[in-house]
Amino acid sequence: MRLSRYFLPVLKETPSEAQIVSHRYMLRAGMIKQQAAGIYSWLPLGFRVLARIEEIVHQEQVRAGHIPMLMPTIQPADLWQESGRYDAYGPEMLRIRDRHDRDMLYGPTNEEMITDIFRAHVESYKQLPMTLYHIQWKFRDEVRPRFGVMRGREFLMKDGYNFDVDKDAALHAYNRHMVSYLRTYERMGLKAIPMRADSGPIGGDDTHEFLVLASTGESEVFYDSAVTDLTLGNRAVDYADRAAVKAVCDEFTAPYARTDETHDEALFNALPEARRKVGRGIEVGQIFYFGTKYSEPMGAVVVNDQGQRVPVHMGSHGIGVSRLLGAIIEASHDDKGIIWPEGVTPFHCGIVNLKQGDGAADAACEGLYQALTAKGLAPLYDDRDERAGAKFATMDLIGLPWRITVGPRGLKNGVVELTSRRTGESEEMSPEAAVAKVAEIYTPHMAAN
Ligand code: 5CA
Repeated sequence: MRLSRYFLPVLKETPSEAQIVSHRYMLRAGMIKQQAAGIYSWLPLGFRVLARIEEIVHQEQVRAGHIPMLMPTIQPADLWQESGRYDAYGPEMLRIRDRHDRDMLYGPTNEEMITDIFRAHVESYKQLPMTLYHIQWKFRDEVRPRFGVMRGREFLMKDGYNFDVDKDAALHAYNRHMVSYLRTYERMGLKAIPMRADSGPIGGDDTHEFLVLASTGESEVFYDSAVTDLTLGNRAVDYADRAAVKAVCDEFTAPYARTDETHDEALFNALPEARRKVGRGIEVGQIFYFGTKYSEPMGAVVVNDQGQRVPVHMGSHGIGVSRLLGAIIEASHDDKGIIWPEGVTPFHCGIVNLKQGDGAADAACEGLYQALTAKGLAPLYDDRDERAGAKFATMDLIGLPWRITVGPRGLKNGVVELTSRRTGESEEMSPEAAVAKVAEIYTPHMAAN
């Protein structure tokens, strides 16, 4: 992409309505525009990051054996009357009436609809296990939408639903989700800690939230510092192997880690004092096992291997896709702007031309642009007729992890400069070497697909 032809409406002023850094930077970097309280347009730069996050979520769900689909945003109220949640959900649900006076709603979640789909088409335990998921917009009429995409009213969620013949199989689905979520967040450069939580309106007793530690987080969290040392890394986990999947979950849930809803003072105080940590966290996902809460009232039954008709055991599993942008920025920024982790960056590399219109500089930038693109990378070339300082400030604000700076002076010696946004360190090298190095940096991220 050439910046002169892109739509990147960066703001010079810090918007006064934004209280936390991620919200400020998303507005300043021209990623989002508020259209109403808690409702945003995704401008091109924000949309690119959102798409990258969605892609990682899809890849890790499919890897775990889960099946993508798409349900509508608008749902009929009668499904919710069947489950008994239509009244229970309260004012957070946006209720709509159509021209035929039918009660509709903008879905805050999809347990009822997916159960309806399942009961219409699945009859035998032989079709199980089955996990269906989608990435779709949700609406929750939050009392206090705030912090930009962090607590929106309209927000993008990945929600998945498992259907299993018994509790053991459903708990395996729960564990599979936990492992797939750990992988998902790590690929986004995040450390998200599974914490025992409260199930709220979704229901059930088994539930974990995934929290990214951040001082601006909305949840108070209590944890053993040992949990922050755990990483999944590149280990291969066979999702069909119940014991192997459970072993990973046991490892990650062994250290004490709870939100204030389930915090247990006595257990916490039993930890050595130096390991007791109290902090704040951003909830980027939650998984639930709720057994037959929806399948029983809604008649989602299968015939089991004994020939008996039994309600299926279910769970639901959510990732806050749009909230993740805010969480990633909270976890990765400095006073100049965002620092995108390589896994989610909107463009892989910036190209800054220090002297637009200089024949040699223009040609070198074009060459870099073509070579990076040929490697499957997406460069953002700042080809505007602007001062160098302004170009650097824009690149720092939008947070591309790598920048190649090209100027007539360096080119006389055959070199350009490759700079890391994270460390600020620069290295001079030939344009070919810079392309090779950037391509090498992204190899593991491309291979993770
Ligand atoms: N049906 C279940 C699982 S699919 C469910 O709705 N779970 S949830 O309520 O925990 O939401 C899943 C994730 O969506 C949360 O962990 C959070 O990351 C995100 N989320 C929830 N509410 C909002 C909101 N108002 N704005 C942005 N993200 C949100």
